[in-house]
Amino acid sequence: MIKLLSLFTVVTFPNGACAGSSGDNGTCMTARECSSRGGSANGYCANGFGLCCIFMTSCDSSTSENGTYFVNSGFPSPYDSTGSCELTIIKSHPDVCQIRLDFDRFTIAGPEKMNNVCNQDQFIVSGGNPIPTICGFNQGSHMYIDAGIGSTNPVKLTFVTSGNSFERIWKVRVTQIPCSTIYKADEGCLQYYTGVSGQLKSFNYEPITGLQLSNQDYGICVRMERNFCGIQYTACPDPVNNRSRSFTLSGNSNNPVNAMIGSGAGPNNCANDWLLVPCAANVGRLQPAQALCTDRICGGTFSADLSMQPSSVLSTVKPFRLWFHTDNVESPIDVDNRGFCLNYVQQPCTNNVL
Ligand SMILES: [Ca+2]
Repeated sequence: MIKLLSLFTVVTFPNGACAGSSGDNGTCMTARECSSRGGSANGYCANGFGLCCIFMTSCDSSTSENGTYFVNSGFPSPYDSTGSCELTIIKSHPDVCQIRLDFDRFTIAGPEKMNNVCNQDQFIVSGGNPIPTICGFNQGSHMYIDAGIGSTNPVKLTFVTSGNSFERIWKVRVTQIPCSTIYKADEGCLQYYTGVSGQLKSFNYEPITGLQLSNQDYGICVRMERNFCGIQYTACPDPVNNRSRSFTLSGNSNNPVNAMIGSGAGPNNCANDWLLVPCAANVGRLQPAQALCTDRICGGTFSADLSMQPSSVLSTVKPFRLWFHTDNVESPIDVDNRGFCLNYVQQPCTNNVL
């Protein structure tokens, strides 16, 4: 029997994700395919048979490539001018129903200092579900956009820059998520975290000069990991301020402000700006000081009691989810609020946590 061997062996490999030599993430493909799709090759993948193809684009462009980076004009140099810079995202496949944005770099001008409204620089997402406009410093943060099912209007990302001279820089990674995947976010979650522990921050949170953004209204979700029944939140350490500003949602943060709770009217309620933690109770509380649990928390101290003393807060409502809401007013009552940074730890199912 004669065995015929092909003179040329055609190596095929899946177009999987790869890490480029620059540190950016790309898609593994042939050199020809990468250049025909408008990417740039950046290191090898598939045991050297493929090239890691990086897709990077800037203003007034469109992309249908999963994993595209959307950068400012002139990146990696900053951009200091006014204008409007837009990316149109076309689904790479009709099955795509979510888009995840990762803010690898995100510095644009912050909100005005009276009412913390993003009225100069703005980052706007349109074409999907309603997304709050954000501004300021958001490096390391993320968003999930609902892109709808099937062929829908494209989602657009727009950076508007206006006002004073400011060195803006952004690099937003755009990941397209098929509906059928297990890493899709739950519905209604602008932010979706996985893992037993992690850190949650409001947009433009930064302990030195960051200002809590007005006109926010969104859900923050933490995937319930197997065998975990509750979730505990604690304000992050604040390494720069004498009195921690890592949870400052209302009141004048230049003075110590107690925790405020609940939704009614009155000085210690959270009628305007609040973080909703479903049925929150302080960890280790000996006696219920107010109700057994509360839902809204605001003020300048993170606690589920009216207190000047910060506390870890436990919620066992499932799924694990927070809602953050701010109105469009700060001054004169609410001054220099930073928003929140919370560390979370999921709690195993025991007699106390069901
Ligand atoms: Ca407010």
